[in-house]
Amino acid sequence: MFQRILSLRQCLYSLLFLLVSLPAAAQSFKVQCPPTTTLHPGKSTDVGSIKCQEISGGDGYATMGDGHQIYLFGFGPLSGLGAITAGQPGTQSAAVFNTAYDATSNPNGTNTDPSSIMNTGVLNANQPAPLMAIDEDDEFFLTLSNVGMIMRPDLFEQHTVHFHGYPNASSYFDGVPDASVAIGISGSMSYYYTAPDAGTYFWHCHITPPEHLQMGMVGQLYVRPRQNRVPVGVKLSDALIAQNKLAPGAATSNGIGCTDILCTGQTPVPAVTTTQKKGALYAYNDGDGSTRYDVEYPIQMMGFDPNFHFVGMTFNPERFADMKDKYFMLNGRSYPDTVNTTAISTEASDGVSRPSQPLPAKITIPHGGRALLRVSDLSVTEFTTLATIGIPMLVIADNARLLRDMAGNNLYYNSNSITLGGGESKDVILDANNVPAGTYFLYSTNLDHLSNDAENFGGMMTEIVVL
Ligand SMILES: [Cu+2]
Repeated sequence: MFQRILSLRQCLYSLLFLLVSLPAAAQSFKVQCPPTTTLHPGKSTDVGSIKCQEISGGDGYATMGDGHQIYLFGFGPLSGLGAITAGQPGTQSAAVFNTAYDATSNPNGTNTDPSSIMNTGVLNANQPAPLMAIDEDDEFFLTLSNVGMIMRPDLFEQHTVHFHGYPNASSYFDGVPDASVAIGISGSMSYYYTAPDAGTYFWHCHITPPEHLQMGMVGQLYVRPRQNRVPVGVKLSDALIAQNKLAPGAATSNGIGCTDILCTGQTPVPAVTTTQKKGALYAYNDGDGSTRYDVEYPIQMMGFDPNFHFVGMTFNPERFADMKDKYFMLNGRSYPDTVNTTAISTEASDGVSRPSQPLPAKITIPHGGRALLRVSDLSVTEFTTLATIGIPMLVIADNARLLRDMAGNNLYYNSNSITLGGGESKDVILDANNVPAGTYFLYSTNLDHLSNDAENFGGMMTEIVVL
């Protein structure tokens, strides 16, 4: 009996040794972005395309509305840096992604070798994390490289990417560490996603969520609908009928050439030219044009507790129950920084200043135009109400689902406020038709959220400018 216990213990020791030594030996940065795949063999008839992006997991600093610098665990861009710094999604086509990053001559290329990944990624955490945007029918290769947290060398933190609420995500790429894989320091992994359903999603690290989300590992993600590829003036259903060479009304159960009310899972028409697309962008495959917009703004609601970030930087124990946000932000900024239309940079502990909050939150709507707000909430502590006065909010979708009943009726509603908790998203259209030119406000009616820690005026507020 004793012998058996001993051998079992020896087995456990060997297993432990394997578990510790194998991942360490396997660590290395590897970036994956194939130019062609089985789904996209590179023919002119390909539907959708291959998109790629690379991000770092690490640490850094951000500047709050009162000038306070705050320590972050965060993600930063390792590809598409030019687009990210300009407040655009960092997602690139495979052709652009597979070129080497150069700060001046090729800012949207990619860092692939270990030295350039470390030189770019260390202390480069962004708040929000790099913005991602893909189109339905795309394949998306997203590489996460863990560059380590230079201010916390005592920690060996892994990171993951979790696409929150994303349909048909493979559990292998879901980022929940108990059921999936996590990426250790000096390692990379390429996550793979298809883009089955248009909508406003978001993403975050899933390691110790109260800590890593509060510390800043939260970002935005959206999928554009295949309806954007239908020529102006043609109904999506008609375009699908033409594509499928079906007589109108002759095809399927609902008589419009689609098997379901949103025409999902159908072969879309080939991409049209930029001229044709102009003025016809949609949030969803609505079939009736009701989600059309002229300008779009991703808006991330979020809060920071400066005490939590301070103890997180200074090797102190963090008590999750004590978390109390004192900074309330839209796209990582508090008012008045929300109306600053350029990237905010922060000097890190190495004396180098890097763009820390690249995404502006000021909303500008052309005369008579429609703005799509892709609102997501990644707060770990608070519910927050966002309100407008003078320009109504048309809520068209909750949690990446169009508000529509099974009979095809739109269930959109007008409101002057929306309330979200962490883990929720809403799509809102601000229609400036019949709205006088001027400056309006998008602001929290939780009045304690209109301050920047000890500074009494600021917080979760931004301007809506109608031209
Ligand atoms: Cu993490």
